[in-house]
Amino acid sequence: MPEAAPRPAGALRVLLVSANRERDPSPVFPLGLSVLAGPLARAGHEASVLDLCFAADPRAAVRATLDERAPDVVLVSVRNLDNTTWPVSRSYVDAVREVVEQCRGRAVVVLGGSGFSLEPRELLAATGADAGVVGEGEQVVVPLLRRIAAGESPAGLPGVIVAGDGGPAPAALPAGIETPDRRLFDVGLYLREGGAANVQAKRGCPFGCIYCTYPLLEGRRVRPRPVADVVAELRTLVDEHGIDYVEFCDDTFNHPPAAARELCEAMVAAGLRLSWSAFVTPGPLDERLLDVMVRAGCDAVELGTDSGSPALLAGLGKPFTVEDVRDAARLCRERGVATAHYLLFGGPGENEATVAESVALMDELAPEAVIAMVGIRVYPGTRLHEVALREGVVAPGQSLLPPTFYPAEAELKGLAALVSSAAAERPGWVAPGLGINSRPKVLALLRATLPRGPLWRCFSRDRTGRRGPASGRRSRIARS
Ligand code: B12
Ligand code: SF4
Repeated sequence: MPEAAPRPAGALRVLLVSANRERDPSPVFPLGLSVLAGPLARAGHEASVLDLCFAADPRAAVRATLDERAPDVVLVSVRNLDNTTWPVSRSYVDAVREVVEQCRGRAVVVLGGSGFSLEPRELLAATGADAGVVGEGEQVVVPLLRRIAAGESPAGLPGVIVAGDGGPAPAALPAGIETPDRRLFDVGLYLREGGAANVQAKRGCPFGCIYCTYPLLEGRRVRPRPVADVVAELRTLVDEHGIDYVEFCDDTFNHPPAAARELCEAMVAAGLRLSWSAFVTPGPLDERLLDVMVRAGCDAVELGTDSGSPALLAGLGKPFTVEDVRDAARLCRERGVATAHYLLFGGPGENEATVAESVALMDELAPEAVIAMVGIRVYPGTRLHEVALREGVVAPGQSLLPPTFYPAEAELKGLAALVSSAAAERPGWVAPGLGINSRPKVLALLRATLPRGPLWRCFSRDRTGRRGPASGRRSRIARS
């Protein structure tokens, strides 16, 4: 084997491990690690990547990589804790523990990622890693490695938690957001298997939905990236990686509308040959913004509708009304933008009548897809956790690392029966927990039918109510 080039003093051999092996609803490119790659390269560290998503034998892959690369530090990204899907929960904690166990004693092991950040203390204890970073990683990763290279503890750095220590140091929200550096990663593989590349144009959500972790992970202040950076990243994806479809992974792409409009206008001006989808909040969806989104290549949006019941929406703390949902659906339909509504059954006060209200709203709007989840995953730091404690659904001191849902099991079963019968007889409904239109074989077939973009577009029906694959693949290309 050729000798490695000499490294500058303090530079380390760093292995970036993406522990995520989930491929449902589709494999997701490890964006978080790619964001760390730039700062590591600039600091002179020798970074390499082990992505376990497609590894046939993850243990063998970790062993071989450790032997070959002999890293000083292993940075393990824990994107997901579990699949958040009642009643078919899958926890990924054991898989992370196995990776850490293999690396321990051979390198310093540091965890990070959204999954880690939600339950850092528990995950550090459960896996035996040396340290972890809560929250965003780009600002802290280089100082962290500097400490490790100097043989010092990283304790006290923003967001850092060290094994055996108390809690994590308070995380600092960085002023800037780093552009992903995807050169060490197999972008094409995710395009082929997942149908899209992922891009984040901003971080933060100012809203306060009672169950949601996004403001905890990204902060409540919206921090858009400079438009020029995002457009340059899109151009690199198109020109260097052959990407023709992007999923924006901003919490709410359309808020604030002015920032989203500025980005879309820049995309139109850049003449990117690209189609894309995004998460959108219905409340309210700005008509002028939607127009420029379409001109910039948007052909599908996912609406976090949650419920068709005004009482449920209010109880969940949603920042919009049922009327806003109707307006958003109409605006999208008029422009030929495919829509999927995410429904969450089981919020405080959910009953047969409120379930019926949601079903009736979807019947009225007839979107391409409805993605129905029964039961809401409870996370620490959310208002739903307080409700669950108050109602005895969760006991004081109970760990939330094992998948934990609201409401109580008996109520969940009742709701599941109602939602199953509604979903089973309606084209376009997907209920992952209830096995409706969500089996892996079905998803694989759909991916073959629709090589790009969100799979749910395959469930679309034409306006006569018939069901069939979405027409006009990659129908909308940004004009140059
Ligand atoms: C977009 C998104 C999706 C999209 C992805 C589309 C796409 N093509 O990428 C879709 C809808 C498909 C999706 C699906 C799922 N998702 Co999702 N998703 C998100 C979302 C909104 C953004 C993720 C993202 O890309 N962020 C941008 C990157 C840059 O940030 P990052 O990965 O967090 O990385 C930063 C830090 O975490 C840190 N970092 C990351 N790794 C490391 C490692 C080290 C060592 C260090 C130091 C730092 C570090 O530094 C990075 C830069 O600051 C998050 C919520 C959120 N706001 O974070 C949920 C989230 C990640 N998803 C979640 C889940 C559960 C899922 C699903 C399992 C749900 C399901 N059953 O379908 C699937 C799994 C899909 C898969 N194959 O893995 C959970 C994960 C936590 C948990 N509860 O287990 C989250 C946090 C939402 C939640 N419920 O709380 N998701
Ligand atoms: S559900 Fe959506 S709008 Fe509500 S807090 Fe979460 S990201 Fe924001």
